[in-house]
Amino acid sequence: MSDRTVDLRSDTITLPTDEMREAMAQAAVGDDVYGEDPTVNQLQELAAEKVGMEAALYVPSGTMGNTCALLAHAQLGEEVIFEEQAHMYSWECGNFATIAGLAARPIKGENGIIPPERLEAALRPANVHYPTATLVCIENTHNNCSGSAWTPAQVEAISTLARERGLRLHIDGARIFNAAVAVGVDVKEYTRHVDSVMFCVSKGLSAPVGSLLCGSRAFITEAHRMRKRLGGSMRQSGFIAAAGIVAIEKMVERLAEDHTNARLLAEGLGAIEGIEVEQPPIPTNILMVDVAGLGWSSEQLLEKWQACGIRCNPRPPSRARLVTHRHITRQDVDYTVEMTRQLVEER
Ligand code: TLP
Repeated sequence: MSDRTVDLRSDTITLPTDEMREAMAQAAVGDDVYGEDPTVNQLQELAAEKVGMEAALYVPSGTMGNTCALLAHAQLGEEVIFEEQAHMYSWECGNFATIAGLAARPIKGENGIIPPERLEAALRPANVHYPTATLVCIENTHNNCSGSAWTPAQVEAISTLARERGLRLHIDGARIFNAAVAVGVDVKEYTRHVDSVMFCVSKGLSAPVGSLLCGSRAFITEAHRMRKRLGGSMRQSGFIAAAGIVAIEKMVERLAEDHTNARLLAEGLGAIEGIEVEQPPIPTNILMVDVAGLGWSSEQLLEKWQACGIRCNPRPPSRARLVTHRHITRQDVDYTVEMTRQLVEER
């Protein structure tokens, strides 16, 4: 058993920075249910400004932010369109159905990106048999498609069509700052095309807790009511919001390091015979490897890596997801590649 740990399971494991811990200790707080927590209010204003929207709501998780968005945008029985591997469709307990009471229409994307013609084809004319489609949700970056980033032009194309058809558009932007950094644009280049965006401060940005749902003032007023319905109102949440402020102000630029490490890891592992690394056109900090070529299952790969202290999440039958983040160094990348090479040679 190795005494070294390289934890590539997720960027959600990142710990708060010293500056975050200091900000949390010093945070001015109040009861946020009365709207009296100055630090939460400051975080919400900062988030709204950062994405160029009127208002924002601090929620405990990305899942709750997305669920509030569904509840605030759509009415019971309406249809929501997702990319077929989207987190909101396949990794959030079916909340679109069980909590929001919506019908889903999944569309096959290309690296998680929905081409406008596929959206067009999925939109059905009004008919008494069909639920009425009112909302499109896209994911940027796309978790299950190897952290694939959209370009602003791709978001604009979907937005133009959605608006022509009277549909609202939400971005699950859990990692939208990764996309903005990878493409080299201000995040507003994405958000100006949509009605709402949810982003997480708890992932690569290293804050311990929370996400921000952003949109128009009217939308956020409704989302706020929905957060209450879901039991997501917090009290002196300024303590955790304080870290979120540091995350937005100080932690965005450094995501580029995670992208470099992910690229080096992809190159290193991809050079080993029998390992396939799935690479989207605009990669970020997530990679999927497939070890079917070695005759290994996901579980076998995980077991072998575990013995070397390398951790990741399985994507059975033969894939695994690796995520780089602030606690993964260049040396960790080299170690992972070297250990994998040895494991393959010993096979
Ligand atoms: N993703 C987590 C796990 O759920 C898999 C991770 O480790 O990647 N949207 C996207 C695109 C996400 O990747 C996630 C979390 C969420 C929403 C939900 O965020 P949380 O976990 O805060 O509810």
